[in-house]
Amino acid sequence: MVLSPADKTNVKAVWGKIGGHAAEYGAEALERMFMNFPSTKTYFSHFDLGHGSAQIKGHGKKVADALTKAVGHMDTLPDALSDLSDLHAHKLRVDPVNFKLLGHCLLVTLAVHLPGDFTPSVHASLDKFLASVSTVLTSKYR
Ligand code: HEG
Repeated sequence: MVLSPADKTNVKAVWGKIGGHAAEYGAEALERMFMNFPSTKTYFSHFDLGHGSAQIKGHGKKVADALTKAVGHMDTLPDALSDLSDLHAHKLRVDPVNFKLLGHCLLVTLAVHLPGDFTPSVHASLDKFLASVSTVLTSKYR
């Protein structure tokens, strides 16, 4: 999955529009994932998954901050996300299919909050970006 210069421009532009809402949108995407794909809750059995829980908000911020870092390192994702890859592949052993589910919920969340910016072209670039991040976070399974 290679991000074109246009993809990178699109991702940086729309991520820049999120401003101070990154943690909020991260938490919303997680809640959408848990509600639409309940099997994903199994990875969070130690979490309070009640609506708006402090743990969902805290984790939403961590996910959003990691994505913000990834946006800043689109040409060196494997290095930038190496620690996270070790965590998800070795320690957590998150089944790769779940990354598609969270990625989908992240796209829906951004589409809802940034309808004017979420053009078909930006949608496609964000999908490729999230697929690239997911590939890195699941790349050490082999
Ligand atoms: Mg993961 C921890 C980012 C998908 C389950 N995830 C984390 C952490 C970050 C992160 C930054 C905290 C690491 C730390 O505390 O040092 N996760 C992240 C991204 C994406 C992703 C950027 C994909 C875009 N994670 C993901 C998916 C699942 C999952 C799909 C399972 C459905 N992550 C997971 C769990 C933890 C993390 C169970 C540990 C939570 C905890 O115990 O604190």
